[in-house]
Amino acid sequence: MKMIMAIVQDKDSNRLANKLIDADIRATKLSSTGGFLKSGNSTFIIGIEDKRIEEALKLIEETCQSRKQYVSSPITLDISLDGQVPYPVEVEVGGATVFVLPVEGFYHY
Ligand code: 2BA
Repeated sequence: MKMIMAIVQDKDSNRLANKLIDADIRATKLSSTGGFLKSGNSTFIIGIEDKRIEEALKLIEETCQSRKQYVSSPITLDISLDGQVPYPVEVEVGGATVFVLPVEGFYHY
């Protein structure tokens, strides 16, 4: 058994949750916050048998799109200007950031 942790954009999270249900893949969805953009995203915890990992990863890949987002980054324009002004910087946020972890034990009481 493995644990898949998939960090996805909020825009894709409901679709992914529904697809996991349709595929009979059990998951827990957590509200999370990206450390860089400091905006909401969703983290899925999926405990899954080894033989179904590829299926789950394919489903995540197909459902989650990468998108461009803008983050206001303070930059100094000119040495003569005292202070900083926010400047929008484009970042490509991935469709999904996925970790596959070993599971030492699984108990369901
Ligand atoms: P955030 O940390 O909010 O990052 C959003 C996007 O900002 C990233 O997309 C990346 O394109 C960019 N970014 C992040 N850190 C950066 C930096 N130091 N300099 C420049 N650009 C930076 P993704 O790489 O697709 O990541 C999407 C979300 O997945 C992240 O949201 C974070 O919540 C999570 N994540 C990504 N890598 C991770 C890791 N190694 N460990 C834990 N969580 C991770």
